[in-house]
Amino acid sequence: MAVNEEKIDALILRLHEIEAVKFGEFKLKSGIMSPIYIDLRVIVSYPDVLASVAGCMWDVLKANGAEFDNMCGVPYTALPIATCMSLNNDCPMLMRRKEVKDYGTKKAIEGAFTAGQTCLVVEDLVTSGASVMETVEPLNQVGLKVKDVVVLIDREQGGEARLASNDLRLHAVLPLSRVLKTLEKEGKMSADLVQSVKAFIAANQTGPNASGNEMGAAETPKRLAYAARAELTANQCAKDLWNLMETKKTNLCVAADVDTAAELIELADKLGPEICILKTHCDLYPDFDDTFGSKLLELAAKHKFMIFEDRKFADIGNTVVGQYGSGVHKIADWSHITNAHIVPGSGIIDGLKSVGLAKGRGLLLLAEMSSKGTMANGAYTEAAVKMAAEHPDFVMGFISTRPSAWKAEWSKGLVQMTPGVQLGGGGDAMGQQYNTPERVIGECGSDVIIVGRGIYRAADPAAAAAEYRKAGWDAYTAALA
Ligand code: 5BU
Repeated sequence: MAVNEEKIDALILRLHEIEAVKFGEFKLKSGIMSPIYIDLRVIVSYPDVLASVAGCMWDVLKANGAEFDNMCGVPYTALPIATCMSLNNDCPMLMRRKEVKDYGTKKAIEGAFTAGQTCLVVEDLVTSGASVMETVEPLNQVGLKVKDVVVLIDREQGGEARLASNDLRLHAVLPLSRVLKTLEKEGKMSADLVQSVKAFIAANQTGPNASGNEMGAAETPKRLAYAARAELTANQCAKDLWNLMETKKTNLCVAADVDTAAELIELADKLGPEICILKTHCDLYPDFDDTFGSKLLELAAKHKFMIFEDRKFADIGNTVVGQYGSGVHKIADWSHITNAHIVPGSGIIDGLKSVGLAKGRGLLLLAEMSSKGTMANGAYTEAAVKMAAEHPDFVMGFISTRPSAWKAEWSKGLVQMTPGVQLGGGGDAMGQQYNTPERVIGECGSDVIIVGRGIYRAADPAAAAAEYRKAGWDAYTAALA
């Protein structure tokens, strides 16, 4: 069945009439002026348009031979469209809960389905493809396969390529160039205006790592190089790390969760040339003693890496002062970086800062975690970001898993570090969830990959570290392109 061109032209004219597609001078959130603005939320108020949209989207799928068992709309604008397609064609629908990011404790996908079925994703507007991926992932997590994505308007800003790189076929009823063609032919746009929209689209292509925005183009600034990020932080430790990564050409942090301090020291010497950070859990080592810090610092200077004690402080400010500065481990004396949960409130940052700032240390806040069922998401993640902004001198960044889904202005000079990394993906028996270095740096927008068992359990840890280093660095350089 071919797509009916007249029907498509009529739909374009109606979309223009109801101002779902507007031309003029629009200031986007980023401050950039755009000659085009697309807002498809309005179509629910025009039943004829909604019906036509759903009909054309079905037609294009059938014309392209797409096959699927059920369908799921990307919340929210595409939900009524998916509902109409479902009703008209007797195709079961599923719903993704947008507010449930914690797939472990609540159902992220509602509806009846069986693992192994193929689900169609329905979206109203594609810019970079990032919002589509946010729906594809939870569908994949519950065992559904996604091969096809249908969209009403493709802004032609890089979304199709990004989806293709995830083995997804994009079926667009209206590539933006088609909208322009019809509106120009029908006298709704001048040739000059068409040219200026085309120029704007060409100048605002999204890379594979920019997060998409349903509301407008070019909301996400291009990914900055590590050296440029160094200029954007007020924390000395972050500045040092950015510059170290840039010059040493590595974004690999190894999580050295070995059994003894002696093994750790040996591993640090062996892997030192490959890494930017050595991450420790000093309470894992029964032979920890007062020489631990100085030995590690010596290796850090020799191989040029930083030390990150993954202590995950979680107490009130007054208590963490002692835990960080003195006690058995005297962490602040030898660890450049440490981290903290934000559950006690910002007093924990005040406490740690009172010890670490004068020593030039940096703090990471746990904004997200890699483990299944983590409670660190949504409003919690936002609270971490807010707290970081209140302490730019001491908070150097976050432990995060998907910073690309955060608002762009949240990152800048702050470092994003992501644990749960293995070349093969997968997970362990106790809730750890792995992503590949490509995905963590490229798609999820992180800056540093944290790899533990993937390296220290490998037959040849140094060779494995070299392999992870290459994968992480290649993903970073690809993201800059
Ligand atoms: P793995 O062997 O690559 O799974 O080790 C991951 C390391 O990162 C390990 O030291 C954890 O304690 C640490 N980690 C994590 O896995 N997930 C998190 O959210 C945080 C730390 Br925070």
